[in-house]
Amino acid sequence: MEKPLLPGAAFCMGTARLGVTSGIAWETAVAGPMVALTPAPGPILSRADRTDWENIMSITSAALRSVALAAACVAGLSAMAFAAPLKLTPADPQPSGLKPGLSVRYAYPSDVKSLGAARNALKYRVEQGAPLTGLDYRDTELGQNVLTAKRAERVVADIRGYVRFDAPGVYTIDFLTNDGLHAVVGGQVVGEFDGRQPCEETFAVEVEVPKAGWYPLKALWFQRTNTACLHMRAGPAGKRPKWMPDAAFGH
Ligand SMILES: [Ca+2]
Repeated sequence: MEKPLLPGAAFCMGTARLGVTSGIAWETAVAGPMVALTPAPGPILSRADRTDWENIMSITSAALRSVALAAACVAGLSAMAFAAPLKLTPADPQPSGLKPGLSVRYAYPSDVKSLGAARNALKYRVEQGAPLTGLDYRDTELGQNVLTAKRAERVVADIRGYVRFDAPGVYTIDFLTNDGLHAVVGGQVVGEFDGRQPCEETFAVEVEVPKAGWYPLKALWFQRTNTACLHMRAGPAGKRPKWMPDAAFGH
């Protein structure tokens, strides 16, 4: 069993890495594990380098092996992208008279390298900032202030408000973030990266939107040094997520 699993594991790891580092390959990251989860001989079994022993395996054994492979994939990677859609809880009651954009409070610590440090910074001196227009802040130039903050580096943002989905259904959500992010929509974590990185994607998450309307949004974000960005994307499951328009946010 061990040897045939190895190419599969490599396959899984390859697709995961593509998903993280390349926006173009995003669909590959989602499609790959779905193939592996199908309980039938998958693409791994049809590889030219399979052994004689594999060739005489029954369909049942092959199916079992696919399940084992799927388990290995899920165990070795972020399970978020492959699990059943996370069900979002709409705001109840639905807010009315919202102002455009999102509210934000900033902390300006002497250093911030992780979400834990960012959370901690918010316990001390915090300043209300001008509202964000949405979640579509492209990578800054060096030295340019980030979001609506008064500084370019070592900034923590506590972002609050609502995001609107115009139709029920299953959506895929991801973010591009530089640096760290912990984003919660409708009570579910829909984007997380705990560390520093250039402007890159979070693992995509599938969510179930039970009805059209406003969903509470809460995001902890931080920027340590150099450039910074923050974008949210969403789209119907199976399609490439699109930039979330500013009009989808309120506070
Ligand atoms: Ca940065």
